[in-house]
Amino acid sequence: MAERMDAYWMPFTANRQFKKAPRLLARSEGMYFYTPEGRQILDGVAGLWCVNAGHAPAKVVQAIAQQAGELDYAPPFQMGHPKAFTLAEKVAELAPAGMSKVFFTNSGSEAVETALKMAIAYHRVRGEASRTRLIGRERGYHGVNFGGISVGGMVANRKMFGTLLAGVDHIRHTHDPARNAFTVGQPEHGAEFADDLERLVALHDASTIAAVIVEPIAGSTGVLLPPKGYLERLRAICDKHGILLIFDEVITGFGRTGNAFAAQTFGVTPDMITCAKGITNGAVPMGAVVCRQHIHDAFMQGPEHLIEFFHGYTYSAHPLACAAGLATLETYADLGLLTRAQHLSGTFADAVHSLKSLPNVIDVRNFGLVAGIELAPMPGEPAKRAFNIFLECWEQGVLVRTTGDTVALSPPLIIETGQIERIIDVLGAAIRKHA
Ligand code: PXG
Repeated sequence: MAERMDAYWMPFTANRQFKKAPRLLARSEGMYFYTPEGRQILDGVAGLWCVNAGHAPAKVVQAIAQQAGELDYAPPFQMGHPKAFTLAEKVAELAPAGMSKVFFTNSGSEAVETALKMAIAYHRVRGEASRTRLIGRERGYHGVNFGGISVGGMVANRKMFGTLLAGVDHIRHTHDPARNAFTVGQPEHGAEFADDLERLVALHDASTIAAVIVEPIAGSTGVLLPPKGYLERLRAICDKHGILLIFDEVITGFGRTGNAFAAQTFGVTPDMITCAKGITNGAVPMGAVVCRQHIHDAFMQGPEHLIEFFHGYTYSAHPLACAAGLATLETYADLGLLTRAQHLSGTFADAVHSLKSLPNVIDVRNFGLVAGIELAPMPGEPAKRAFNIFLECWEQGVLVRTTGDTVALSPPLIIETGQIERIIDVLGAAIRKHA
């Protein structure tokens, strides 16, 4: 196999290590992947936080197949196809009230770039062209393009790539294990971390700041939760200073927290939501920016025959993605998946917190159907303990995800109690084995 693997330069992968001992997936169905040898792997992470309805739901499979034969591609500029409009309407219906306009992209990274450009351009078309500064947050993840890594706060994703976008600053992260370790659900302490935005306003002046972007729950960085009152306070400070608030819901969107969007779960409405992944159940690449009506309307001022927003992608609102998206949203509705995490979160919380007393477990964090189990790093070898545990789980037929020394769980929302137990049994044994 080794030589045939040569050409593919794999993303976010230790290529040389992987190719010496490959982990291949050949088939998927429901809660499971299958390897080429037919070994069954219980999916504890919804692929990569995206397969919220489980793998290959019938409606989605059929919709993609049918669409491919009916309309394979339609140019998205100055043209349209019916499913693009329908899907936009359905996504807007799921979004918080007033968030009524949907701009399609092909990934979460592109949704982030789109939202950042939209924010800067929005202020400009309103006559506040000095608002160009973008504020992110330490430990944030907003994809891998230049805007996203600039507002992002994961050092490994930034340090190799030069000076990044100018005019970006960061508020501090919300992780505070000294006060919040082993909290079940939202942490009690840390609403005041939002006040860090006031510090940046004092430094740069509000008149230079276009937008703040945060993940309501930070996923890739190890499942960091918003302390109680934090998002509310961030919203209030943005309002006070005329700064747009962007929620990056690429992970939290489409049911992960027990509602369509985390904005609804936490009762805080941003000005824009970026989403991807679960919008098509991961089956066809797609992302979107959902924004408030007035942001869109601010662009609709010039002569009607002129393009209002010089932005878009060849594959924006791709027919296959739109077909998959519509079938996905139907599947979520059929199975009640967008709120299922509310019912399962207690069971899931009990299960993940049962790992608390195992060796090297220094924190357990959870909300809805997402959890992070943080381990003490091996001396001098950060991330190795978690990776060993990941490999052990893989050997035992369970897929988990690691970032640094945190093991992340984000199973498909169709998961049953017995499958939660199996994930926890296998993960617990792996943690013990690598103590
Ligand atoms: N924003 C957030 C909050 C994300 O989680 C992106 C943007 C980028 O989406 P695309 O579709 O461009 O990948 C993401 C992606 C992990 C992991 O290990 C998570 C993501 C990507 C890769 C790895 O948790 N999320």
